[in-house]
Amino acid sequence: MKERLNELKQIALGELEAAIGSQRLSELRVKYLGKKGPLTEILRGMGTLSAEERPLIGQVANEVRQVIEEVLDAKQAELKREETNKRLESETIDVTLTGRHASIGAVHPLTQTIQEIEDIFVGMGYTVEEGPEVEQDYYNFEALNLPKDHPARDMQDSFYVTEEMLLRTHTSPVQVRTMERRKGEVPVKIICPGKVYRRDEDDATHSHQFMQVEGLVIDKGIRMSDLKGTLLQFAREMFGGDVNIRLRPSFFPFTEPSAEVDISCMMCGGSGCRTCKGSGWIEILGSGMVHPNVLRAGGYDPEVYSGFAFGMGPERIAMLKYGVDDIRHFYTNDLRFLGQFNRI
Ligand code: 2U9
Repeated sequence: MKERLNELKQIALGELEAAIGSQRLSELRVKYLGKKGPLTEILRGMGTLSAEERPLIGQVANEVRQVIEEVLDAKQAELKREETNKRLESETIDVTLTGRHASIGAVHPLTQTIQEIEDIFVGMGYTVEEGPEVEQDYYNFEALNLPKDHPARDMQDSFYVTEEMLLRTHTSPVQVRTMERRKGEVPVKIICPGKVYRRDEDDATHSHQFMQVEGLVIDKGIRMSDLKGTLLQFAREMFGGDVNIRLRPSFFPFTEPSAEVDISCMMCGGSGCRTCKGSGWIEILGSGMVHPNVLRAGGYDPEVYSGFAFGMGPERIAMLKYGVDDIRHFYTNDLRFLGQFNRI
C-alpha cells in the first residue's frame, strides 16, 4: 500500500508539473483530492490492514495528500500572479494620448430669457400655465372678444388646420382656459409662456413662429395702477433698477383701456441713441384692463371682478438685452451664435 501511495504521488506530481491553466489545475484537484479520487480509495482499503500498519500507512497517505495540496496551491498562486501581471500590462494607460473633446450644451438664449421672465413673476406670486398650440377658434378668437366678423382678425393672419382649428396666434387662449378651470375663483395671477404662429414673411424682425409670455390678474378691485406698478417692477428686474416705464394709449380687442408700454432706453438712459432711435424710449409690452366681454366669457362677472393683462415677445426682450439684430438667429441654430449664451 505504501508503494501504491508513493507511485500515486509521483504520477500526480508529474501531471501537476505539466499542467497549464487554472481549468486544468481544478481538474487535477478533483482528480487526486476529490471524494472519488485514488487517495480516498486507498484510505478506504485501510480496514484490511493490521493495527500496527494502519497508523503508518495513514501517515504516508496524509503526507502524499499534503504534498499534492501544496504543489496545487503553489501552482494556482503562480497562475494568479501571471494573470494579474498580464492584465496590468494590457490595461496600461498612455497618459501622453490627446484627450477627447467633450462638447458641453447650453440653455437656448430664448429659454434663458423666458426662465428669467418666469422667475420675476413667480417672485411676485404668479403661477405658470401652459396650453395647446393647436387651438380651437373659440379660445383663440371668440372668447377674446374677436367674433367671426371682427376686423381685428385680419390683423393676425393665421395658420388654419381645419375650419375650427388653428395654430394659436397668441398665448391668450391659455388664460381663457385657466379662467374656465378656476370656475370664478380669485385671485387669478398667471403667466403663460409658449410658442405662437402667424402667417408673416420671415425677416430680421418677423418670424412665422415666435414666443410670447402673457400675463393675467383677476380679483376684486384690480386697477390700472396695479398694472403699472407690476410692469415697472418687472422692467426694473429685467433691465436694471434705474429704468422707468411710460404707458401710451393703444387698442386691443381683449383689453379696454389698452396701453403700449415703453421702457426708458437702457443704452443711453433716455437721452436718445441708435437703439431707441433718438426717442429715449423703447416699446417692450402691450397691456390693458381685461375687457368685460372677456371676463364674462371666462366665467367672471365684470360687475364684481376686474383684471389686467399684458403680453410681450421674449425674442424682442432678448434682442434688446443682448444686442441681437436679427430674430432669425434664434431659430437657425448656428452654434457660433448660440455658444455666446453659455451660462456654464
Ligand atoms: C385674456 C385677457 C387679456 C393679453 C394682452 C397684449 C396686450 C399685447 C403683444 C405684445 C407683443 C403680443 O408678442 S406680442 O406681439 N401682446 O400687446 N396682450 S394685452 O391680453 C389678454 C389675454 C388673455 C383672457
